Amino acid sequence: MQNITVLSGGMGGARFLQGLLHGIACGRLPGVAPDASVTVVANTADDLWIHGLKVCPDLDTVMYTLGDGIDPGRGWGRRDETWSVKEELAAYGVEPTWFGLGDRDIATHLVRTQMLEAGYPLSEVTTALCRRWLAPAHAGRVRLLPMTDDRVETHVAIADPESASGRRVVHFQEYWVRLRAAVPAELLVFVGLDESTPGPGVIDAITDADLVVLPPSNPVVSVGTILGVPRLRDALVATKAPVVGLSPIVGGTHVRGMAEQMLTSVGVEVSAAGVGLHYGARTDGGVLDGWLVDEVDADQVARVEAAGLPCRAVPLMMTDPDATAAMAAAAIELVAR
Ligand code: FO1
Repeated sequence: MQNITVLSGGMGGARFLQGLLHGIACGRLPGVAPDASVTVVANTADDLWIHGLKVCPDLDTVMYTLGDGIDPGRGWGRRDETWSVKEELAAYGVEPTWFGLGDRDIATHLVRTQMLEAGYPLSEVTTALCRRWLAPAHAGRVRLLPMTDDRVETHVAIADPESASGRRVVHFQEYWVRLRAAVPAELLVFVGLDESTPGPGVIDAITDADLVVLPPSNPVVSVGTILGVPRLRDALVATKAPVVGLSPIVGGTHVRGMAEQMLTSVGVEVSAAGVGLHYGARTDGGVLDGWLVDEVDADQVARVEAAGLPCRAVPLMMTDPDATAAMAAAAIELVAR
């Protein structure tokens, strides 16, 4: 295998990619060439404009993680960050204060915003930013592509007894960061998704891949939005490459928390089998050729396989790059049979 494409959200996808690249570098992935290329198609529906800046959390989380610039504790933003701008904005009473941009991180958003305002599409801006972060660390073998250059935003309808409609709609980031996804998401609205077009290189990255991976990212607001870009799901269904996914749900909860509300709001059972069956088997109108669940969910394997989706139970906790590389190897073994 020479070309691997990963459809990624933020933290879960980035952590998986770290292990995948580690596995490639150490020759631990069966059938994968040591100089294999990895193309990341990243979710951009979490993006927001704030303080006049365009912020792309999932693109940046992947970029910083793979470029060794991420804050490992938070899993987002820059390591060794300082917060002077945030404090100064708060001192001026500038809202919102619930979404914090660090000083180092702001440089990324300034470059991105200036380039966008000069007329460059997000894909070209991302390539320019990645020259700093990905090129030195990965010798040009990792590409980061936004799922679309178009503006797409996930909005969430929540109950609001004080509004005439009984509901209020907030940006996904307000739901996730300010409200900590602690209230039911009554409705998810993917603004602009149906009218979006795949970013440059995205369809080819799926069509020409030797393997496509759905990492343990949020199946609704990360992988779900990527699959919602018109033509993208069709490309996945049609690709000759095997498509394998790894469950973000372990033991009935999301490994990195808070995804349950999102699954419930779109009527998907919060379980490893529920998410696998939500993606579905390619032989049955879905997108997957294989699904990995954690060992603690081994009792769900038979149910997934009964739906025609090959499934195995292996350790799925991404505790370090070795453990994550072993997950990637198991995923490849499952679909390379
Ligand atoms: N997450 C937080 O919990 N609080 C923040 O203030 C915050 C700021 C932030 C700034 C830039 C960025 O790229 C990400 C940031 N995140 C923050 C993380 C984040 O937005 C979410 O975890 C994801 O969008 C969900 O995948």
